[in-house]
Amino acid sequence: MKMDNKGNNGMSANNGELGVISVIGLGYIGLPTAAMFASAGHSVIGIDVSQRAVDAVNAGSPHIEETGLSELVHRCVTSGRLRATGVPEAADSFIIAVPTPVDHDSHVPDTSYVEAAARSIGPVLKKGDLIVLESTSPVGTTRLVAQLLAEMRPDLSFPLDGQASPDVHLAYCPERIIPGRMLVELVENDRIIGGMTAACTKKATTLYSSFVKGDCLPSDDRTAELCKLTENSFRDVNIAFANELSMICGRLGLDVWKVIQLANHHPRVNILNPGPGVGGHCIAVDPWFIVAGAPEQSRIIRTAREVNDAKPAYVVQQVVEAMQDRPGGRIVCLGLTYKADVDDFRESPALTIARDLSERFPGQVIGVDPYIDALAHSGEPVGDLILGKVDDALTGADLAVMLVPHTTFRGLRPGKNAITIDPVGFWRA
Ligand code: SAJ
Repeated sequence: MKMDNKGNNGMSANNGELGVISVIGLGYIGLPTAAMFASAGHSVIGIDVSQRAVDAVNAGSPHIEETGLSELVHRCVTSGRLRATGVPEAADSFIIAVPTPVDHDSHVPDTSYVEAAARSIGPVLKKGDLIVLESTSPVGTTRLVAQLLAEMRPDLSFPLDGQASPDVHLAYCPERIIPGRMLVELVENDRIIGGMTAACTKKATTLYSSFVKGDCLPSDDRTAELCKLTENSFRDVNIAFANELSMICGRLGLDVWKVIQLANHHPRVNILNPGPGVGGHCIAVDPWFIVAGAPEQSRIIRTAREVNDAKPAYVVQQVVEAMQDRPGGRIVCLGLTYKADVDDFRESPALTIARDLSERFPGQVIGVDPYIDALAHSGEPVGDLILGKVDDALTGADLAVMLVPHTTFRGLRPGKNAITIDPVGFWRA
């Protein structure tokens, strides 16, 4: 997308009538969204509890890596359309984009950040405001926000009992953007607009149509909440199918990539790629929100999660068995991020595998990734892993395991005597 030197994308000449937009949470979703609204001509205030995030945005150099984001934020801040602060201020629209984690063991979703964000804007709300929840959330969370605010602000009406024209409007509008293409997909993807009433949907549609070129699809809050979870669960189930197939092929001594390639010639079959497991903060997490809401009905979704979560241990076992022939040998793990060509280590199966191996083979395991610098800032533990450089990664390797097919790995080939383990099919003929 082309921008002019004021940070405008040329899609909306005058958005003054929409007033000030406040985006709560300047993370992977909130910051690109805030910048996109600012570039469409809105006046945007970004709110974050992290002073580091606030300072980085105000300095025009964002704390997260995403193609084109740095330039866009810099232009928006310089033009005066975007600024960040730690404390919510009055605005006309509020977009909540804070994390909704799940408990690691119980898999119960934690909506406390959404609730805290809602409470933080309670005091500055006024008649006519719109609140949009973007965080991936269990079904019913938008309503929960409305209830919580209705208790805080009895002087204002909320769309809880189907009231046609409440003082404050609420909608659930999930994003569907993929890291690496966020700025393009924010504009081009279709978007579900789930208002708590028809008037809420209309108001939120007006807001998003100021920069979204895709269709704004009207819906209601609960349907929209489940749609977001459904999309990521669909992908998780399909990746689980590919991962299960790879383990079946391992057992039967067949090449999974050949099986998939041939099966995909069927006009109605499209098997995804097996890998070391499923990572990231979305696909590996969101299906649990459905399971928590309807446990007895979510048998496939739960099993798919379990299949994908079991894949890293399968890869570790492959390495352990292969290393029986090379006691004391050097193991090189190629790629540590959650997927190729992103600097994100959240829920990374590659990092789990490398760390697990480093504990089983202390002093023998080298982890290599083009985004290794970001690993230090990520706060993810690395165990006994020795971090190495991409250039000389494979020198002296007894075993190389390709975990993430980063573009920069193209051309890397282990020596003739090295054992290769390749769950992503990088070195397949
Ligand atoms: N993966 C495989 N095999 C595949 C495809 C992916 O093993 O064939 C793995 C990846 O390596 C990674 C994980 O799955 O570990 C997830 O990667 P992804 O590219 O499928 O998805 P995310 O988590 O980066 O982004 C997803 C997207 N959702 C869908 O594709 C349905 C994105 O559109 C959402 O906006 C995002 O989740 C989100 O924020 O929810």
